[in-house]
Amino acid sequence: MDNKPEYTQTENVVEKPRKRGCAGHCLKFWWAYLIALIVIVVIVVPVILLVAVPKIAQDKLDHAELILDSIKMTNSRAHNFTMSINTEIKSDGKVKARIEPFEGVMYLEDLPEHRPFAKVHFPETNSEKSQIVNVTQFTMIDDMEAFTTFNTWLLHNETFRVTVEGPTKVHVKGIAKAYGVTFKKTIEMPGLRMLDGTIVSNTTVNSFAKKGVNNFFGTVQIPNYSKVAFELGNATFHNYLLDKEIGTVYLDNLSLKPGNDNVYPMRATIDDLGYVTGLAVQKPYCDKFKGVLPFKLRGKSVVNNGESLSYIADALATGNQTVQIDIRGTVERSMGITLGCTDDE
Ligand SMILES: *[C@@H]1O[C@H](CO)[C@@H](O)[C@H](O)[C@H]1NC(C)=O
Ligand SMILES: *[C@@H]1O[C@H](CO)[C@@H](O)[C@H](O)[C@H]1NC(C)=O
Ligand SMILES: *[C@@H]1O[C@H](CO)[C@@H](O)[C@H](O)[C@H]1NC(C)=O
Ligand SMILES: *[C@@H]1O[C@H](CO)[C@@H](O)[C@H](O)[C@H]1NC(C)=O
Ligand SMILES: *[C@@H]1O[C@H](CO)[C@@H](O)[C@H](O)[C@H]1NC(C)=O
Ligand SMILES: *[C@@H]1O[C@H](CO)[C@@H](O)[C@H](O)[C@H]1NC(C)=O
Ligand SMILES: *[C@@H]1O[C@H](CO)[C@@H](O)[C@H](O)[C@H]1NC(C)=O
Ligand SMILES: CC(=O)N[C@H]1CO[C@H](CO)[C@@H](O)[C@@H]1O
Repeated sequence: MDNKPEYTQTENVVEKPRKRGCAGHCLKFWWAYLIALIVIVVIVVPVILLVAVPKIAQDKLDHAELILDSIKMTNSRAHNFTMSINTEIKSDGKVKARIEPFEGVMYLEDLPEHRPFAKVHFPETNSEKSQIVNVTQFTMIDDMEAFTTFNTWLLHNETFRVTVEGPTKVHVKGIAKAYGVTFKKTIEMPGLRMLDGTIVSNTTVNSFAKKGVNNFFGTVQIPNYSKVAFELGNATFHNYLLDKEIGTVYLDNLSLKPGNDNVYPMRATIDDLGYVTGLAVQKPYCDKFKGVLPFKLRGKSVVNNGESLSYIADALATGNQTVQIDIRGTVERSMGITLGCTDDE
């Protein structure tokens, strides 16, 4: 079966000289043509089929481009989630071929270990110039440490590189044999930049709340510079003012999507409101900064439907995000008191 296409090619070669009307010459040197034919069949054709075609197939695949449109992580559980990954594969479309479905691993290109953090099941594709490949799959977290590292890079970096790699087979049109090739693409992904630009507004304070009860409220807007959307669930954050931990911030039912449309109600329990207002009336905060204080947030826990998502919580715990909060405005709105500057140092 494998030999069939080889015949089609060799017949063309023999027919050409006959057309030129070389009757005598051809008859006399029939043996030379026979040798040439045998050489072609025995050496040239296999070389083309076994060496040249697979090389071309791999080369075409290497030159194709994988473009990441979006990644969506839903149904986040402690050890698994649903991943939707929307991509486009672009190639020159010159060789007609079909690429078998395959399983590719994903890893951080710039970490030498290249430890896979997820597997993607690519469907069958072809060599069209442009092809949309959208995959939605159940994903098991096989390597928690590698996946947490991926989330940490996603959170911290402005951009970072991810490689998708897997073995597959190419079927070139007209050739029965399937060729083993490697699909390997590195994409540059935008990261979340440590959620830089997070804004807390519309803040109110309840100075009469009992100890341990939420006493600070507001609206938080979290920018997402990346192409990754994720379902986090209930997230809590350590809250610092200067270097002192002052309480916990709660964001419920959090789900971050790319863009600016991530607006959530925020609630917090601040253990020592006196320290906060005390700082707001001191220089330079009372004069230069008009009562606006630099708070810091660092991930504490992420719980979705009762399951702890350590791979997100641990990533969020690796860095602080500074948010400026207008404490003078907060106190004015909530209590009708205007905080000024205390005279004593
Ligand atoms: C995915 O995680 C959930 C919750 O932890 C669990 O109940 C379920 O069995 C997991 N699915 C698989 C296929 O492991
Ligand atoms: C693939 O996802 C893109 C969004 O990234 C969407 O516009 C497109 O309609 C989807 N195509 C298919 C075939 O699902
Ligand atoms: C991405 O962020 C991590 C964690 O902060 C850092 O170690 C790594 O060097 C960064 N990588 C790139 C490519 O910026
Ligand atoms: C301001 O906060 C209150 C509750 O504290 C909330 O009801 C209201 O929707 C918020 N407004 C905006 C614009 O976020
Ligand atoms: C976050 O800020 C707090 C308070 O300044 C500090 O103690 C802590 O080391 C910081 N953590 C990280 C990961 O930067
Ligand atoms: C969070 O989602 C749950 C279930 O969807 C809902 O019952 C709850 O009211 C939501 N809480 C907030 C604060 O949105
Ligand atoms: C978040 O916590 C609230 C209150 O404890 C709960 O009703 C809700 O279901 C939780 N949401 C998720 C997504 O786990
Ligand atoms: C894809 C997308 O919408 N990205 C946005 C993420 O958030 C930043 C800042 O909010 C925007 O500038 C990006 O356009």
